[in-house]
Amino acid sequence: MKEEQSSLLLKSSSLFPPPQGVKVSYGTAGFRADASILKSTVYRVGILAALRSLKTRSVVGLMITASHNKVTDNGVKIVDPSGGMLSQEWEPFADQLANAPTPEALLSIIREFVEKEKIPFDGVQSAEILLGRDTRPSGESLLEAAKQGISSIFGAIALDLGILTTPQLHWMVRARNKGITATEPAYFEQISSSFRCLIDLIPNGAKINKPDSTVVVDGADGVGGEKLEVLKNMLTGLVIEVRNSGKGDGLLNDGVGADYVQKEKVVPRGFGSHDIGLRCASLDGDADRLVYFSVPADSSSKIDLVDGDKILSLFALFIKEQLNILTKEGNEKSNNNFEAHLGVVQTAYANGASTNYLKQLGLEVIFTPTGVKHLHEKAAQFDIGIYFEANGHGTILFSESVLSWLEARHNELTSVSEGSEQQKAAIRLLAVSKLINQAVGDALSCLLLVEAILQHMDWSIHKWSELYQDLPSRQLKVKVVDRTAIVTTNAETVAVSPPGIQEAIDAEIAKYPKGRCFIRPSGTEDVVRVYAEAATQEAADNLANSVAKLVDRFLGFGSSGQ
Ligand code: 16G
Ligand code: MG
Repeated sequence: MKEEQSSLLLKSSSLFPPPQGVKVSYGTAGFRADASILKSTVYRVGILAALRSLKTRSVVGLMITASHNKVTDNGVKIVDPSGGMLSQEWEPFADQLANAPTPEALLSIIREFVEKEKIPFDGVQSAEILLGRDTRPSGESLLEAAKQGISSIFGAIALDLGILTTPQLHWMVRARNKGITATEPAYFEQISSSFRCLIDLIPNGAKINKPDSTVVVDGADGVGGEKLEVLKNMLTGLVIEVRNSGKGDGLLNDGVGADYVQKEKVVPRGFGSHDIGLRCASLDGDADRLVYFSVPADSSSKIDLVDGDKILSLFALFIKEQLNILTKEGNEKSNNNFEAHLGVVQTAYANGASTNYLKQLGLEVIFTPTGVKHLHEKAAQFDIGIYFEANGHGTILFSESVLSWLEARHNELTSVSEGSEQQKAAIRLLAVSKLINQAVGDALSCLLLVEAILQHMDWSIHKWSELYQDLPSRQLKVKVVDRTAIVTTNAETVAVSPPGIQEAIDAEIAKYPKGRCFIRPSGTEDVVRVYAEAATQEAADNLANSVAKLVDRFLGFGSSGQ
């Protein structure tokens, strides 16, 4: 490393001293903390992003958001050149960088890493980082810190893209590295035109005037609501009413948003008995999660939740149907036979009823630990991989080979049977691949796909919700002395440590028909999470409570003296 570079780093980092006595960690979704202590971390993630860009010789992204956390929190994460999450191999380096106590320590960590990773660090190679932030008031000054970090590396340039949803930034990084126009208008154009294509191919024509063509969306008073206000004007065949768009007095994520709705199972602020029977949806604070809900007739605050598992089921049903049309009828005439491997990926939080339903459809279902990076990686192994967390984060990944096959099938069908059902199926699948975000779960594009499929099937939200009946479930959190004492395996369904705890959990589960329960340390909060499912709500509650007590007995403060 050149002398000028070292002194620039020393000088610039001395302006961003780390907070005393705080250890931060690059968790499932980057660094997150109270915004007041994050400047130094974000500055250092700016450096990290520049190094990542140098190493991969590609454009990377840096997003400032704390998703569904309260408005006073903020966070930062890196988008890899593929548009996905930062490579897990770099996470320990991110931690070291963020926790270096002095400018000198920081410099020596960077030096060592640059050498180990053979990062071209000569000032000749250039680095480019796309920056985005959500609507949090702290975002602007944190973005400045990121820019300072980036410009402390010679040859690195930051491109500030302003306020974006997290999935928009992921989409733009991916597009930029593929040589596609990476702007917000290009993003809106792609998703609105592929939506229009799906609507144009609806079997009996679009049914615009049906009351059901309106969806009411809770924007969590965040960036998603703001962007949806723009997107909705570009759509035909769908009316979107946005509430909690961030323009009023409402506070981001305060009694609103997908996380609140999914966990509490109650209406968000601004919704109530006047919405009985309507199709409603909720985005989270950075618009990478989506859940649907309706207000049942006898209620003003309780909801009928249509969660990520049901969105997954709807998508799987539609994709499977279109693939069947494309491959079964008249296939013998085609030179383009290809058995597209369709699979779905869930976590242990997926309601057991959804897994049964998907298996009954004949689909291969696999499980991974919680966190988008795990699901995404597995889904990418299928020709068409659909992944969703119950909390509403998910997408559909299309492999390059399935896309080439679809293109070829489409061309072939256009010349021999223009207007046929098979040709339409090929067009629909290609439209889905353009509508749905290939980089990460995206509430805006998922919303449009759900709406297109519901219109295609001519289904109400109630019909959709009745695909299967969720098993009653309960989630609890338990404060313990050290949550890292819990080590899990089998996609988090079995606790291998502390010794004996799994046997005790199994003994509880055995008491309940259809009982299922697991524990895991949270990746975003200092708690242990308990999930239980059983045949009745009372049984699920009891199972969760007794396992929470077990967690406390094995790891709680009562036993800390042992
Ligand atoms: C983060 C993850 C989400 C996961 C959640 C679990 C990303 C982008 N987000 O929000 O996938 O479900 O953490 O939180 O990976 P927990 O570990 O606190 O239960
Ligand atoms: Mg989010």
